[in-house]
Amino acid sequence: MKKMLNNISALLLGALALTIVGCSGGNKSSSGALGSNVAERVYVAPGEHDEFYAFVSGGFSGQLAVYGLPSGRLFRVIPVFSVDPEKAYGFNEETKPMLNTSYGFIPWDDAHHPDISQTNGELDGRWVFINGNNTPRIARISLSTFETEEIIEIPNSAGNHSSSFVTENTEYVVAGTRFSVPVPQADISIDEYKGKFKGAMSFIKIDQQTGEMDLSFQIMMPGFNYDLAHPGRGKSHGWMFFTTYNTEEANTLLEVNASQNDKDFIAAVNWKKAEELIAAGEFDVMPTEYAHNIYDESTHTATSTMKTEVRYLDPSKHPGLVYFLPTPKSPHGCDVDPSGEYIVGNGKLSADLTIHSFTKMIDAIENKKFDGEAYGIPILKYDDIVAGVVKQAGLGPLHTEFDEKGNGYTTFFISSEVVKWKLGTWEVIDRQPTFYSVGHLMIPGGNSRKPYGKYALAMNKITKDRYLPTGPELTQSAQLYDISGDKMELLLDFPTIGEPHYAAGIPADMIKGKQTKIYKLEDNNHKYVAKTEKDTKVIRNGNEVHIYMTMIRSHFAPDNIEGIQVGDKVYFHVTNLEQDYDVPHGIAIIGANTSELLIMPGQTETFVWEPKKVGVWPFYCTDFCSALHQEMQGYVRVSPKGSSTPLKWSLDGD
Ligand code: RUQ
Ligand code: CUA
Repeated sequence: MKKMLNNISALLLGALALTIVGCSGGNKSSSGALGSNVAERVYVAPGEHDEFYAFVSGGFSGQLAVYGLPSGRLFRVIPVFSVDPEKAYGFNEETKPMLNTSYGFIPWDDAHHPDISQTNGELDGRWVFINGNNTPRIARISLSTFETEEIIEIPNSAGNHSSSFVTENTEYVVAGTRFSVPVPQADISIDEYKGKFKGAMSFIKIDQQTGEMDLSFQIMMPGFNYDLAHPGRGKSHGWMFFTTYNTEEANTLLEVNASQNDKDFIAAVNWKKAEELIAAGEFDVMPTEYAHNIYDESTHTATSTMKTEVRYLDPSKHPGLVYFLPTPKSPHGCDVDPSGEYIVGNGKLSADLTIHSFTKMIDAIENKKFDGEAYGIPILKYDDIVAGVVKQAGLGPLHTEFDEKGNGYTTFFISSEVVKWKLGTWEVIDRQPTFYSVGHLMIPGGNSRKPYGKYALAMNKITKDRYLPTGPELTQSAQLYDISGDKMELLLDFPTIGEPHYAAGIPADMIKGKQTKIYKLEDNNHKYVAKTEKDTKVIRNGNEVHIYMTMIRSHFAPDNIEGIQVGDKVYFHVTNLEQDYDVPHGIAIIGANTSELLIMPGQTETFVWEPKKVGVWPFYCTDFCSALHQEMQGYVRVSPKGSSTPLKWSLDGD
């Protein structure tokens, strides 16, 4: 085992050397690549719009960033799994329930793989889904409000990494566990891992009208690690493919002990069959606990419901539900080409790419070309399912995307490059360095039947000398390549938020025309809305005080409040009365233990203030909204606890 450890260390050290060589040579080759007209090709003139939206995951920031391509300009950071003081997400009373889980309020997660909804295998621009790894969750974000509308927790899962991927008509969003764990959780010895731990694959049904998510069923897989997934499409529609590693079922020193098997598997799951089994009642039910959180656009308020059971299928009991496709060397990415015929497994410790054929897979299943089984799941014969191998393509392949011309583009982490190769002939056509250590790659629509293969976006883990240094922590980065010709051309570097993992891109025309501009006041059903200044008031209920407040250019109503006492819990329910596009107002008060509120036209939001000191305390608008923005302010008088100062409120004496 020592020896094995040494070998692996040698491989990784070699890889490091390669990366560093890449660094020193990098600047030269990149400036060489940047010909005279490159700047023009990413230049979007002032006032002009970009051609694509790119939704780039924030990784350990827990957020989703929205960029324009080709400019690389950052438009918005959508808070998803992490609190965001800029937008009060997770701070105001309305959105706190979004971050509720069976473990209580969780203010952070690790967001990896956005995927845009599809119809007939093509991007449709309704929603984007993204996974939270750490406390397993899936979120749905509206592409007309750019707000997180829903988060569902995934029970029995741990390290929710082979997620969140949509099927061809967004029938399901699929979430696979990374870690296997005892299911249901139990106090058992970690040494009992092998055979006892399970990996849950979750199929979340999507309501086609509302987008609402419902955890339909889980498939309880053997105790491997499940890394990534992609849906079948076209001929392979109805199947979902997951990479596995650690088929050794090691529970310690995985870098060695999970690198023993020459091949791990891609698990091919026939979800249409699973649907039939569920419809026929052939499932078991397990008690569990998970939160389902929905933001309601009419009340501007989220609610959290705790669910208590889940249906599941045991694949060993249902022949035909799952097959294993042997795939070399701890595969990471699992990608399906636009035709649905080819399933690419990227073995992290391999120099080759293995591509399976869906047609051959079906033939092997029908003719029982099996090579044994694992936990009752048939293993297909490797030689009978392989379509081809891209030989010696690079070192450390991670992810593959596709264009519409029959090419695959694979990232190589160790050799820091993107390699373009041809589907069917498996020949390498081009390779371009990345700076440095690329993880994912994104081509708009590159995970669909209809890619828009004009640009590819590489997302890098390491930037070293590429930007101005900023202390020990450097920015991570994306790089834009023009892939419209035979050779890829590097056009642009731009910094990203957090650690970019996957991204999803879409032509801007598909969503920019359907943006919500304001929330209509008449449709505002918030429990504490004040639709006019006449409706504003202050109500005391024991030590709870509710302020129904409004804001409009350039004042609050009321703006003078007296009769608040130390020890009160003061709820500011604030409605923005504006009905014009792009006129938010903010509000903040000294000593509040929350963030500001930033309230869109027609919306109501609430923060809680627990005054601790006697005095007269100002509040103000935090968003520069008009020439008289600095006049948009007010005072709250706080008296000692038990004082007889009467409760009163006013605007200009009324
Ligand atoms: S994983 S590289 Cu979630 Cu590949 Cu990021
Ligand atoms: Cu309202 Cu500044």
